[in-house]
Amino acid sequence: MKAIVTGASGMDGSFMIEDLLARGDKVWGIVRRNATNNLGNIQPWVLENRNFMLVEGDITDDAFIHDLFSTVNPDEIYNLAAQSHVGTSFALPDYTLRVTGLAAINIMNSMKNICPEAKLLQASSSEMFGNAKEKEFPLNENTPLRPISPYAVAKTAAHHMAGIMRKRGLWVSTSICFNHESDRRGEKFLTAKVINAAARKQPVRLGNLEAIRDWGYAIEYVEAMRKILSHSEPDDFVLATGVGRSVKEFVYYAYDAMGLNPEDYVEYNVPEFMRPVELNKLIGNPMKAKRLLGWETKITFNTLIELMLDTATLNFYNK
Ligand code: NDP
Ligand code: GDR
Repeated sequence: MKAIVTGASGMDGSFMIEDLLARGDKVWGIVRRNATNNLGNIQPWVLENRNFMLVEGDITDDAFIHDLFSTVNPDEIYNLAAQSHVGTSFALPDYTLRVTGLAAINIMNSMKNICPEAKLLQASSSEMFGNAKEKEFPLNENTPLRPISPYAVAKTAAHHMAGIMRKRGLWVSTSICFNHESDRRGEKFLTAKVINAAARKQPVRLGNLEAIRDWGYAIEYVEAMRKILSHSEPDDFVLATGVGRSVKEFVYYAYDAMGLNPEDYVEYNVPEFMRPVELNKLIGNPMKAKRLLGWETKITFNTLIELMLDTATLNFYNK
């Protein structure tokens, strides 16, 4: 099998490449050209693997995507690249719509024109649901989409286009992922920011502590994405734990686990980390993925925090 993974330097992309290589695939990993090193998540053994091709390119560049698809003629495409930070999307709406929305749509069109037999996984997001009504929880594949950030608008556009392409006979599936984390999480996201501070016994400045999210472990979500492309037909799948916890619970558990009193370390409602529009609660219903893919999460909220703390502490003291 020949697979293309966009977002290869990101959290999910780097895990995905490892899984596909372990399966015996030839893998083309797409990374943006960068003046400094942005390959930290790609392990040395991956870079040395003769079945791995590291390709510099930007998903907003149609000529690049056209050449890539023509040259590789992939069996599978995992579109994991995005401007993926919700807060940043309010400051960069045009850019976010181009990278996270329009580029994904153009990738689907290029697949239709160049490699229509390929299968494509589009990374959709629970952010698309916006502030759902109380009776709609836990959110599933049929819950209405009411995006409330530029990031969510972009993901919703790509998600709808995936459905349109499927109706036109293409094999396009989506993973509607709820938050998932790991030691490869970008440092601007809540979990990595809190874990890095707690592991160093340092204070942290945060925005809203009241929001509720459904947090899982990234490696399990990447496994589910592969299962989605191996399923008998293209479809949409919610990937979630089904358990919601508040930002405050995450932060307090992390500092408590380090033997620190969170009250002494956490400043909150800091204006620069507040969202212009806040998404209050996201809890997913993963039953369809369990029924059709045999997938469910095993890593709990507490274990996730402990795993992240262990690695962050090791990295800090080994420096
Ligand atoms: P990351 O932010 O870790 O990775 C995003 C990747 O996209 C990075 O490798 C980044 O490159 C790359 N990228 C950004 N812009 C471009 C561009 N113009 N051309 C090529 N590459 C680009 O995201 P995650 O791994 O966490 O998420 C993977 C996908 O899943 C994303 O689409 C995200 O929106 C979605 N998602 C993630 C969830 C989560 O909780 N993690 C939940 C729901 C959806 P660089 O390293 O150079 O910045
Ligand atoms: P999210 O993740 O917006 O859910 O998007 P993030 O970790 O950024 O925020 C989670 C929650 O924490 C609150 N928060 C803060 N967030 C950040 N980043 N920094 C802070 O200082 C802070 N203080 C409080 C946020 O308001 C929010 O409620 C992630 C991304 O991976 C998206 O790409 C993905 O689509 C969604 O998850 C599902």
